[in-house]
Amino acid sequence: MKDHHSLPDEDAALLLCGSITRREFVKRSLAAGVGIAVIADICAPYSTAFANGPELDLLERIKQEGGELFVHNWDDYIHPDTIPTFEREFGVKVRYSTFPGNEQLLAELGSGEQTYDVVFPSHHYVPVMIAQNLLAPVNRDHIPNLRKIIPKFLNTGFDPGNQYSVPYCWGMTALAYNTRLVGKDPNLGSWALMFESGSKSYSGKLGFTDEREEVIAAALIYLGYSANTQNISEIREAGKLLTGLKPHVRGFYTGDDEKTAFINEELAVGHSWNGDIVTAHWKNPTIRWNLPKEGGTGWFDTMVIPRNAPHKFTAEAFINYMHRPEVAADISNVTGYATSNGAAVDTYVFRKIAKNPAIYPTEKELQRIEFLGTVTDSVRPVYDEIWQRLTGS
Ligand code: SPD
Repeated sequence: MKDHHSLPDEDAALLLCGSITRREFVKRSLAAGVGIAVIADICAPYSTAFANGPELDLLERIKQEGGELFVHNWDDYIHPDTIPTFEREFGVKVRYSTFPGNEQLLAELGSGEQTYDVVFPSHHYVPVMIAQNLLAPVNRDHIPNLRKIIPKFLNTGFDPGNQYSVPYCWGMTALAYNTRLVGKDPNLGSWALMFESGSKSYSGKLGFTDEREEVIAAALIYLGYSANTQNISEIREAGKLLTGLKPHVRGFYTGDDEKTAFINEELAVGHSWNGDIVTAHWKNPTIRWNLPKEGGTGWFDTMVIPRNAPHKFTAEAFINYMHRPEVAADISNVTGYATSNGAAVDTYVFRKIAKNPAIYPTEKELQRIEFLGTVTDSVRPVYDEIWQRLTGS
């Protein structure tokens, strides 16, 4: 990794995070030859952020909020240093826990039994959470690093102006396989590896994620339909294909269980998230991830603050910290997922990671990716019926 500690940008981050005073920042910037206009631009969000109490700096405000933060994330989705560094720098005790999937997260937030300050739903669950009044609006003035995020992930139709969600990492769902077990299968490079060879050659060694819309999308894409089709007969056809395959499926896996099953060589072919398989490959090189010729789905996970979060200000400081380019890059470097932080990709993401198309697909590959939409009310009953047949839940 590059040494980033002397970059003016780092000083800006320290200022914006309240770790140095504005006076100290101006002094350092002038010494580094940074122009007054640039300094004023960087100071602007700081002034806005603290317009109501400039005498109260960020660390003090965090302390007043209790010096704690409840973070609830997916498995294997952070760098081991991310939380300890935040705790040290901001004087916060983080209670960190994980959830296995979007549906489980939605149910947890809905039940209100646990309180969390920052959780990480996928983009297509954010509108559901907004509609159910489960989220608190974020104060964007407290998250100046938003401007480091790649514009295409911001200001989306489901959350205009990013009132509730801040993009985190993004990824693709497609095919995984064990090279030793599939050998030279002629269906390599196609979803036919799952939907044609699956029942014949890999019975009992097929795995899927536990995500209803993702699983149905895979079958739709193989059949040549849109992953987001609203056509009920296309969705039923996908359902039929999946229920036919079900006797050969070893499991619908939550969290990082599918990755573990691949590493242990229990699975030959899987429907899988790219990053989990990239990191499985680092542990067991026989495991590969592939974007088939028919394509796959795309998604990005987000950071949101539940409505009943007890430490909202600290949560915003944390979200801003997560988008320091060096922090975002560390996460991408170890998780095998792409960061939505463009500044991180341009600077601190290792070149071998940024150039790995299983993590950062090329423009051409991106054309084969269809980003998932939220399941609409008109097709939800069919999705539920198929899912019930597949998993009994
Ligand atoms: N191990 C981290 C996995 C994160 C996966 N998010 C996937 C959402 C797909 N809809």
